Amino acid sequence: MHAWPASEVPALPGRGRELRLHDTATDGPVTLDPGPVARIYVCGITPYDATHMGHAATYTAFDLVQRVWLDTKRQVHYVQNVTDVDDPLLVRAAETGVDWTELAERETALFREDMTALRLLPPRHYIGAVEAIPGIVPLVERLRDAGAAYELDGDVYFSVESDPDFGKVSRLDAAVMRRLSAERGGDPDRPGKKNPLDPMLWMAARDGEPSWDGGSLGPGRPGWHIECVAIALDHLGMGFDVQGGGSDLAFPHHEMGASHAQVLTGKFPFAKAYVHAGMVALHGEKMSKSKGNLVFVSKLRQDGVDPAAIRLALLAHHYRANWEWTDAVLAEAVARLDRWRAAVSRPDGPSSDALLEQIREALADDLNAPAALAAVDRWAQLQHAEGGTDTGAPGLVSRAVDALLGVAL
Ligand code: 5CA
Ligand code: ZN
Repeated sequence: MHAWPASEVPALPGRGRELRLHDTATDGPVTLDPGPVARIYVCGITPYDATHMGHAATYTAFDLVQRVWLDTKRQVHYVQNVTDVDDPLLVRAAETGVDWTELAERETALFREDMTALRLLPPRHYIGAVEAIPGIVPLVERLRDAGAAYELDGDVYFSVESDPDFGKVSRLDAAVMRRLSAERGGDPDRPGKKNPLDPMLWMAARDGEPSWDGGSLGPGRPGWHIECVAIALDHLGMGFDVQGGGSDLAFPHHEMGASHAQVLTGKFPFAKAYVHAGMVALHGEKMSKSKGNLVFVSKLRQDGVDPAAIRLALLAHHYRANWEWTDAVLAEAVARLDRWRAAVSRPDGPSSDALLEQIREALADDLNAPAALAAVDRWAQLQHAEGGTDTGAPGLVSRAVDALLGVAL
């Protein structure tokens, strides 16, 4: 699949700091130590009801990761998927009488437009589940042949007990795992499973549903976790730097993905850090497709909201916080954008040397975007109150805000 166009990232003087991120698996900070090419996999959308503010917030967090790494003069090898075949997508297509491929294509196109408008840097590889199927089938066959997967009425399940490190990503107890499995696409109550938590790797063809050639597995379609594993192993390999997504993906998705990959390769870990963004809510509840309490990026854009203001509204919250989208959040961001634009539109201003380092330090410290915004606020306030004589300052502030925060002033 094609991704979307990259906005230009202005060059900055000096070099950014090494990124520290909170890792779910150790529940603590890790200083990432990527080589010259940093490797990150961020789980992509299931293409319906895209792009809501929850999606936008999560992808903006990982966009900051990419920007911090670029500022350390590294290349970034960023991979993202599109879950363009899965139960919820097929259900939505059937409910609305739309062909599922059309639904997926339309929503993926809208997502690309929103990502471009929000200046999120594109992944280097943007891969759909459907196009990944030829790579998924042999992985499932290998797991089965190694005794790590078993058949149940034609479907193939992964045996979580085959991975001695199962549980290390999310560190949850069995009861919580079982509840989350039922809530998030698993089928813990299906009779005949070896362990209720075992996730499906390959679903045998169902009447009226799309299916693909599965070699010795028979016709069917892939399970959710193996999709991301196949794409990540193909394009990044084991031991990549960051596996990212919203906190609702820690279990089962990232736990199961890590186990699939660790059993397949005999290596540990799948990813060096598992990084999860908090959940954005609306009217007191997590914004979710199933509840329908959604605010769409595209709707705000149609209403004439500047995408830079949407981006500032997202950045005003720490990525790990759970927070609530409100009109006031957007209004504050619009006002901030106006203040910043007025401040950089003058021919001179207060020195910005300290500001660049403050933004760098804030972002390197577990992506503390609110602290970075506060630093820019202070400079803008000084500019408005006293002004200054540094003719290079407004330009440098613009470039720093663009390169590191992705906001074009
Ligand atoms: N296709 C899978 C991942 S392989 C999937 O979870 N798709 S999704 O469309 O449901 O979600 C896409 C991303 O948005 C995930 O990282 C998810 O955690 C995140 N997300 C969904 N809802 C919210 C929310 N309310 N707040 C923050 N992030 C969210
Ligand atoms: Zn995923």
